[in-house]
Amino acid sequence: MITLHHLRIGRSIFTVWLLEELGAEYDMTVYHRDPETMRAPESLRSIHPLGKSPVIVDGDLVLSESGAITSYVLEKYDTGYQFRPRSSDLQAWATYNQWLAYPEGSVFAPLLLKMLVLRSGVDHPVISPFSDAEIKLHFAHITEQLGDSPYILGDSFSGADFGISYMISMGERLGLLADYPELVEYLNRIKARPAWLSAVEKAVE
Ligand SMILES: N[C@@H](CCC(=O)N[C@@H](CS)C(=O)NCC(=O)O)C(=O)O
Repeated sequence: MITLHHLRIGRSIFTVWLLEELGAEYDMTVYHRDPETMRAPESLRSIHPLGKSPVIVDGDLVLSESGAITSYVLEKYDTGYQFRPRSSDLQAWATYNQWLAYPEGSVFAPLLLKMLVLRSGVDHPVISPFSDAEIKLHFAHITEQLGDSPYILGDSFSGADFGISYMISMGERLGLLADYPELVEYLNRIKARPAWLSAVEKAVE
């Protein structure tokens, strides 16, 4: 059975939600951030050398990286391909993988920079304009991809929605969604899903 090592306040709640969407059986160990540094406790390093979350343990497998965890959990439990295209549909599969990699690969860095600048309390002459422009680029791109669709790949909810919605929720937390009503609607749609609600209840987010 999968054990999820869940650090509160962060992307790991999206892995709890993934497991809930799939109705998977899992155990969860909850970790709390240091209230001053907001870093993970040292104990997470005994699970994985990076000491970050999410991490799952499944038998001998110790797996980090939220995107890789999404792929693994879907491969294991989504045997009917409800949440992902089959690789036999190569184009749909490639597009799906692009949207799976995109949040952590491209969207997260400018959001992190913005978060650190906001935390510091003063704008930075180089970092602030860079992160603001990049966030605008990515949020506009996601908005355009959504169009009138409820989910990032169209009418059907998919594995690509986990990472994308984490980025939008980070935008919400940083107060960056005022100009993006479609992203607010998207996040509200995600947060109305029964599996999201049980994830929040179980993870005490
Ligand atoms: N790229 C990794 C990032 C993992 C990560 O940085 N997790 C954060 C929580 S959102 C963390 O554990 N931070 C605590 C720390 O670095 O001390 C992923 O997608 O899982």
